[in-house]
Amino acid sequence: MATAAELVARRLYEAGCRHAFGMPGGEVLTLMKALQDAGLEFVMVKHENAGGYMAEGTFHRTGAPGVLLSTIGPGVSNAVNVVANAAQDRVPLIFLSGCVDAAEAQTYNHQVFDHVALMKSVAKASFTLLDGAVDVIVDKAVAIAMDGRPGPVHIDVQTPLARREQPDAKPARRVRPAPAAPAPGPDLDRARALLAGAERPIMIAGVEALEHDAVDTVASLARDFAIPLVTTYKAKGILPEDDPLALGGWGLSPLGDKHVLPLIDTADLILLAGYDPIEMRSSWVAPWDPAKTPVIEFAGTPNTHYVHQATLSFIGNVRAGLTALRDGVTPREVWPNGAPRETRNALTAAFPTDEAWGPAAICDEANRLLPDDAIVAVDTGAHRILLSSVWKCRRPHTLIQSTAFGSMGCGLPLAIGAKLADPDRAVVAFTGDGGLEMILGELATLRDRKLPIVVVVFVDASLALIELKQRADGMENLGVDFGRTDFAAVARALGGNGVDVDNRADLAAALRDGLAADAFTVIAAHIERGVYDGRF
Ligand SMILES: Cc1ncc(C[n+]2csc(CCOP(=O)(O)OP(=O)(O)O)c2C)c(N)n1
Ligand SMILES: [Mg+2]
Repeated sequence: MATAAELVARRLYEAGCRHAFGMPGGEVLTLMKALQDAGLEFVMVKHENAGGYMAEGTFHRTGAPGVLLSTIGPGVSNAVNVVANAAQDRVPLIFLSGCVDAAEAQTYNHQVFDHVALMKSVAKASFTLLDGAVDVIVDKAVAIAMDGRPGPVHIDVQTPLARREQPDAKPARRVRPAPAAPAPGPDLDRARALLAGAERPIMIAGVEALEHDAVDTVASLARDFAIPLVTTYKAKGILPEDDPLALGGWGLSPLGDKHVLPLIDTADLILLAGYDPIEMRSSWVAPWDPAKTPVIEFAGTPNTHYVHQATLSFIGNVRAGLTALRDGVTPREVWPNGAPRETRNALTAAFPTDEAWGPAAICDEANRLLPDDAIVAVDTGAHRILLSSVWKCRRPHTLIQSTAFGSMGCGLPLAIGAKLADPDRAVVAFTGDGGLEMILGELATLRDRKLPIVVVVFVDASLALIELKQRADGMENLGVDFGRTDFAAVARALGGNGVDVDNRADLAAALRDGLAADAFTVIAAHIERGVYDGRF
């Protein structure tokens, strides 16, 4: 016999979950203890929203769903941002919340609102845990979170039910769908003929290439057929980005698009490898005309977004699809005009990193110093777009960020989750000063968990990305300038190391010291206001 809380915890452990993040409350004490006892270490955070990003950070290292726990009412509403983020950024997240007994809620209203109704508007699914169906609801939640497009699933747990004994649980019902390959037939024949005949093929890879374990398949298809590869931000590093065929990760930078989109326009075959356009800005809406250029799409889910169209769509497993595509096709000479190489050179020239000091110098210095397998998390703002444009990922899964939802306040907690799940790895968080001020309390989480993460904050006393847009629209600065916080002192006050830097040599020394330290380090990298003009 086990209580409902114990059953929930056991099922999540069986699904590979090892941490649960949250801010406790009276309604979830039983659940919290059960999670801890089952082997999901409870990590107290300062805000549920940050806890959800930490849970996401664990997913990026383990592949198991992240777990967030909140109490009733304000705990649930605090998590709305990160649940919406998980939906847009395709993150499997199990969000457990506590609530009062349904009958009691008829005559009791303190902190009570309809959690499920709120969560249904942002999550993939929202369940109320039911007496007698605890095990199956958790199994379903995990399956819904992981299968198809990964995303968040919410389970509301009534406090009295958490304590109630449940009938013996059935073994976990967890049958993952087998990878579906395209059926042989005229469409596949046509796709192979298009690949065999293409003189100017190009490939665009996205998050589903990672989800479908297609990294090696995409990389070898690119290499064997000399196909240049463009990725989204999430798919950066599928080909090591110093490979001549790697054209970088794009989607948010108008300057990058200016170089990459014309190359796509001259292609005579476009291959989409798990490309999910939710990461892309509006210049990627209808970026090609399938009537003019054949587009072969391999995706896990049918296109209902209508952001682009394809000539042939193979819906199923991306790895199996790409493997079937190349079967029996002999590589040929491609791109005789050398255009991809020229595009690559033009991109390098458009995003210089040789400045003496500034945001690109910060990225350049860190990118050269960090080991290839270091995990880098980056927050949202001007610094992120610049970093994503110049950062060379040598491995996939090494740069994590909110690329679809684009939320501020995610960088530091993503790094915390990754470090907890993979403690031996070097983990660095990059953040703007506005973003760090939003979640400053989580520095105390670094202290309490003794996590030697390095946080590099771009200190420009500005919401630079918004200031830039405001100015570009001919508007006066309004609500975008603020004071220069002494982040190094804040770090020390919260039990970490703090260093101010304003040149490359000091930054490199601070990074080396930070990576070797026992406690966390905040490196306050001071840059001028307005330095991003014309940079992306
Ligand atoms: C939660 C949230 N609020 C507001 C925004 C809009 N926004 C995008 S970038 C940005 C400025 C970020 O400033 P900072 O963290 O200092 O980074 P910088 O742009 O200066 O590099 C804002 C306000 C957002 N993306 N997310
Ligand atoms: Mg800033």
